[in-house]
Amino acid sequence: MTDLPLYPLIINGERTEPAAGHYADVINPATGDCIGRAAMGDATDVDRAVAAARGAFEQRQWREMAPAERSKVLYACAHTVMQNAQELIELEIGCSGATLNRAVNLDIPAVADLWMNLAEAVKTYPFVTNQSPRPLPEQWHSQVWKEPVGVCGLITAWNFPLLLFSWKVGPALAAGNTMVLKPSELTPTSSIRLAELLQAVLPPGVLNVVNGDGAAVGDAMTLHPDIDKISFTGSTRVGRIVQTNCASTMKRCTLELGGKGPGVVLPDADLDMVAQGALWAVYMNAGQACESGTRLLVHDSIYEPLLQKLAERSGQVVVGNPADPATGVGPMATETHFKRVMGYIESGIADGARVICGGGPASVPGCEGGFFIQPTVLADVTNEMRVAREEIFGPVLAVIRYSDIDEAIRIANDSDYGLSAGIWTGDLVKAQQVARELRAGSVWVNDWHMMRTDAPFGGYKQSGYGRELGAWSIDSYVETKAVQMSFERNPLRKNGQRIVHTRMGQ
Ligand code: TXE
Repeated sequence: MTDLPLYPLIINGERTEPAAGHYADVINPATGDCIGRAAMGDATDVDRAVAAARGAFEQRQWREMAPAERSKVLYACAHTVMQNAQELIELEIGCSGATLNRAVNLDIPAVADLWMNLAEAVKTYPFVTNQSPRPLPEQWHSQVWKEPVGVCGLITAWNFPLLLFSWKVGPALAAGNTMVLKPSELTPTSSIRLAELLQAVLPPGVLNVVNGDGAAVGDAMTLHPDIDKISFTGSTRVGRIVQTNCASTMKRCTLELGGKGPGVVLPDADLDMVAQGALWAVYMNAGQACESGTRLLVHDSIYEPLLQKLAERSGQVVVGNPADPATGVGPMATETHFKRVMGYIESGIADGARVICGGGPASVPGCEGGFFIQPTVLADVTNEMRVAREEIFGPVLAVIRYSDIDEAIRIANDSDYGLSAGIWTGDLVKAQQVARELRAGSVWVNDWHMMRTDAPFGGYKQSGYGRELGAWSIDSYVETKAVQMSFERNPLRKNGQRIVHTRMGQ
């Protein structure tokens, strides 16, 4: 136990012990083994981290750095990720159960790409915009400035620790803010290590990390009077608490919450393409992704043939040790979550869904202590069942039957969520028309999870608000100031003032 690596807090550029001295085990979900111990902060630690961030903000070095200089630092962040990719990959797999395939081919390239995109975007971001002069005799000129919000509180979830870190820290930095990050207490190791590595390229106090649970650290952050903005990724349930807490000091708040992505399969779709794509949509990261395609809406005319193809292909997906390059589906992130997902499968069966493949726990040789679930397809689901309404966050696809396109659109939009949606068809005109009807922040045609780091991502409805990724994400971390300058010194000629000084100059 004593040889396990320790992951402390990062405050003012330093590895810092938590005030109360508490550390918690970090568990590898593939084996159930403890892989390290992470500091568990509390409100006192949040105060210290916020003070460091406020100090760095007031010190001005970061916020007043010219965008071209800040761009170089963001490039250096990207290089730091790439130079330390191997270590970060191992940490990501160890704490979150990410597959090697995902960490190597998705997380690290996307994280580095995002930082580089931001490094470019910051050079041309409209930090100052001149408004067009009005016709003479205009006495004043107008500019719009974009300024950093101040101290940002960033709260991330456990499903993609490094990606979510970068989605928030990257644009907050690009805009010139200082910040306190709270990673998920379930998967803190890769985030704490990346923050530690980035201290080499950032001024002290700009990026601070306080790991801890929602009740101790999350509430302290969202209620903190000296945090100006919260960006949160997590459940809709906690998102409501975050939004309520932010209202107490009128903090700016953006929320990336859950989803229940509907994929609409039109009768003309290529069924082999759909079978493979719809399973990729739901099984990526073992279903633990907010924008997963979890409801598949299938036309009567192709319903049974498509189910057959889904069952065949689902049975070929390799469930295994995430560190094995052949693994397609890894474990659930925690034992609690494993039980939750199993509970959903049971509720679907009790409500009348038909299991066409999977449906139970999976055993993986060498990972007997892990939390694995068989890739599962439930057919004959109706949109009223819990498995169609609630976010399962596991490898479980709910297949729903429809008879005409209006019905499919109605079912697709009949959800509290609105994060992602998809259309499977060979008819791109039809796809455009259906895309217009779908109430979701991302719509994909004939694929899923297509996310460019320079395209916006975020939700409609109870999936949250605000957009992450690309230059759009910088917008969430700035205040907008109108600066209007009078070019008339003679008080008698200041036109507007005549409203009060009516006798001026007659
Ligand atoms: O999320 P929580 P959980 C969904 C998914 C999953 C479910 C529960 O359906 O099964 O949520 O996951 C912090 N103030 N998503 O329980 O609790 C917490 O410490 C401030 C979708 O893990 O929302 C962690 O850092 N913060 C989602 C973060 O919130 C608080 C990704 C997320 O945890 C807090 C994850 C509080 N009072 C789960 N309480 C997505 N959008 O992708 C907790 N937290």
